Amino acid sequence: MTTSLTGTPIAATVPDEDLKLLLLIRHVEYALLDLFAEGAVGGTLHTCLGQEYVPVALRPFLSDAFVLSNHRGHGHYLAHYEDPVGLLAEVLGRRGAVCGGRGGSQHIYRDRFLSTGVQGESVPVGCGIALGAKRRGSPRLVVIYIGDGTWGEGSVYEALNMAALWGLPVVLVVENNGIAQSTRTSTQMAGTVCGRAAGFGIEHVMVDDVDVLRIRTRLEDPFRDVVDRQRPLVVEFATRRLGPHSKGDDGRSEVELEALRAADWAPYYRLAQPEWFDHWDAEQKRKVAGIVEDVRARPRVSGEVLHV
Ligand SMILES: Cc1ncc(C[n+]2csc(CCOP(=O)(O)OP(=O)(O)O)c2C)c(N)n1
Repeated sequence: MTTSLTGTPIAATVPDEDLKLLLLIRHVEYALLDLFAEGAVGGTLHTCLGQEYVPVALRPFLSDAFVLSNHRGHGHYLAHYEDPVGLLAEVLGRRGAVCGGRGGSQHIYRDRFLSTGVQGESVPVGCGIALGAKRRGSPRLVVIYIGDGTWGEGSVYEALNMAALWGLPVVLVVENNGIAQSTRTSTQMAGTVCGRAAGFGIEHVMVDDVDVLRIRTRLEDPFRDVVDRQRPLVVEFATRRLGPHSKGDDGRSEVELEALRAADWAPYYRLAQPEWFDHWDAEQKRKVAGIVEDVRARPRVSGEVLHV
């Protein structure tokens, strides 16, 4: 029922567009943490530092999909739309905000993309979208991102049951970073994600790799099967959360954080192509700094919605 992917980073030269996107997401997240620290952000904010490669790797599979994201969704949004201006404006509540500033960091709606700060909500909602599309005779892939901690929500199981029973083309992407806010997965989850998927007869793929090209090669057939055979799939990424849960709330020791940083994707990508990495790193940093300056200078939003 389960297959796994393990490997050492980084096998081949990563295309520029992937490297640029990875670094764009990372610099947007750094910028948002800085903006939060200086009090420029209302509400809360969760970065995907360490997990950027997940939506970048999945990007080619998602062009026609509905994407349901969660509280840690900046990278999911940026990989889907490459719209740092709309995202930063949304989080800062400035003109050009993708949802008119109503959604902030956690609740973004655009076309076929929807994020939520309510853990577990996206799984039944995503299954409903898949069922609706199927009944209308135009089945569509639905991809739902959740964290390991969200497997504590009962709605996940009700929805998985229906997804398997009704043959819904849904991929549940689990970003298993080993911790939910401050609770270790090992202290809150009995069994495994794989075992839980198996309980519903749902196939599970484990991805323990940060190489976007290898990940795509491994997931190509499983994603195609979801659509061709109209059945759900669980893809679990063994990943790392490098930043705090939301802002300054990280109880992990410096030693532990150091070990996590050592396994981060960025140093491996740099090792594979140091000059290009440094070039695009500096470029994306500069680009994001320019966007921050531009967005901050804009008037506060008055509720206009750009993309619905
Ligand atoms: C229904 C619900 N309960 C609690 C919360 C508060 N909360 C937000 S994120 C989070 C932890 C989520 O952990 P996980 O699913 O592992 O995702 P991660 O933050 O690690 O990406 C909690 C408890 C919430 N947003 N919604």
